[in-house]
Amino acid sequence: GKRAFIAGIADDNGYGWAIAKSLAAAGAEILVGTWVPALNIFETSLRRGKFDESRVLPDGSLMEITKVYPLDAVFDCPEDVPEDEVAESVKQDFGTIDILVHSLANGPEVSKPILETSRNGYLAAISASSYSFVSLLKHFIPIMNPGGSTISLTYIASEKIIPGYGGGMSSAKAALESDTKVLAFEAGRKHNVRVNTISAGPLRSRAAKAIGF
Ligand code: ZID
Repeated sequence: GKRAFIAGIADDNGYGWAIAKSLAAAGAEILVGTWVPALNIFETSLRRGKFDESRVLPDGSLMEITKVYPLDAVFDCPEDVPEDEVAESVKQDFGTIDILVHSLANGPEVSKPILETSRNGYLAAISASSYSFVSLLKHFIPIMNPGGSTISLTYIASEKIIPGYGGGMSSAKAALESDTKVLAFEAGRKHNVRVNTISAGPLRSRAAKAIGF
């Protein structure tokens, strides 16, 4: 079977959870990377059965999450856990993976029009939403099996004007899409690993509610 690492699950409402379920239903082993501030509540909820209804797979069995890792895609505090440490832990625990999913984004000033966005807000959006994928791929690629596949989630606000998707998040998705092409070229040639991004439709995740979408 394939082994998948999904970065960006902190509850059962987002894309990461839904992707994990599809991969589990297809027979993959599921490893999860959860943002440090959300880690405790996610693991506790999981253990106490709060997600059991959402864990039901088409065949009636429950999705198993083999291990949850702390992950911080920005890591500006010493207690945060950067991508290299996570990849190293996964390597020690399991050796290799086949599938890498990036389902995370953060734009602290997302509700501000870009014209009112601060430099810090803009750079934070790019850091958490775009460079986080570059960094994740860079650190996981050495432990990815040839023929492996990586995916991220984007949004059409990268190409078209969508008022309300501010704070540099439209810029961050444009960067993510451009990087997807360049990284597909590099990772494909060097490691035989595919790189794709899916432009997602609306889903009432925690992140989407925070923007009022
Ligand atoms: P989510 O809250 O389930 O996932 C985001 C995750 O990122 C959370 O688990 C956070 O804890 C985690 N996170 C944030 N910062 C960090 C960090 N520094 N380090 C580690 N983890 C961190 O929300 P989601 O499922 O909406 O988001 C997953 C991906 O889907 C993101 O890349 C989104 O940009 C993308 N996406 C979502 C939607 C949507 O509707 N939910 C859309 C497009 C793309 C979209 O916004 N019409 C209107 C809006 C949209 C589509 C159509």
